[in-house]
Amino acid sequence: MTETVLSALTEGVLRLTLNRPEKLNSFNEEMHLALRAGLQRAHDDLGVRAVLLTGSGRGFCAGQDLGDRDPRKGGPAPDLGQTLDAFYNPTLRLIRTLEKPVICAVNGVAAGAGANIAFACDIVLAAKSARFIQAFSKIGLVPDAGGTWSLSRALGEPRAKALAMTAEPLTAEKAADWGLIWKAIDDETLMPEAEALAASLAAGPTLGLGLTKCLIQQAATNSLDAQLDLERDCQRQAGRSADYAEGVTAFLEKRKPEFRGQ
Ligand code: T3D
Repeated sequence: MTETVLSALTEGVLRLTLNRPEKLNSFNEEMHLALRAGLQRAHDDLGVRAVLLTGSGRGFCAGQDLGDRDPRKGGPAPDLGQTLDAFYNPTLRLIRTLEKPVICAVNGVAAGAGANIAFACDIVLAAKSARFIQAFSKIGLVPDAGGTWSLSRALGEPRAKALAMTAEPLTAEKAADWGLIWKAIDDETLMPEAEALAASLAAGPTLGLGLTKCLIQQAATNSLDAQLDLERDCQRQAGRSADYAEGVTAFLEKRKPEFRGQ
């Protein structure tokens, strides 16, 4: 049977590839569980120092597999709150709480929850041909997978509401111009660039990078006072790491640091 998420660990980079290309990598239960297992491994395995999430084929992810929601099959309406609790929300939480960088290489269309999972990642690169679509309003749903949270924070209410209500496709270049993603990249250089970025972060000071991620995420809700205290606490922790000692030593010795993620 074909694996719905391909998983490969190379020199600290755990590459997770959504792999239902004939359905534009839309989510069925199996793919949900496989992605979650990959992200859980990233949490648990010290050998994983960065994650690279992408999709196979011409799409990144088209959100929920609507074939699994076919009302023509009859029966009561599905409890979509329950499916968010059971599937999408744990995945979002695993991405946001992972104290390691998560890079997303959006190789093609990202729609519905597929777009919002990309926006939850730490650094998002997208092929110039990719589009982001808040497809939910086309089928009578609301944005989920953290979409209302990410869009309104990154773009403010006017753009967030317009994207969500119109489901107008947003090009990768505009998403980058608007600050919703890091970069739009020529299609043929997307994967080499994403791999190089992931490799460089995986060779970085993992503890410091993880703490940086937590700090920036907390800043959205903290007061300046609380954030200053948190920076102090995190800096104390980073300052005790072997990677900090190595970074300073390497600087003084005018050589490249060899971080071990400790
Ligand atoms: O249900 C819950 O648990 C609640 C959570 C919901 C989360 C959500 O994500 S809701 C939103 C679901 N997603 C969508 O509404 C997007 C549906 N897809 C599209 O609008 C379009 O496919 C795209 C704009 C993404 C891409 O368009 P295009 O023209 O490039 O491709 P296409 O021809 O529409 O799709 C190619 C194939 O993928 C096609 O299959 P076929 O005809 O070749 O056999 C299409 O049916 C299939 N596909 C695309 N998206 C989905 C899908 N099959 C099942 N579910 C999909 N979401």
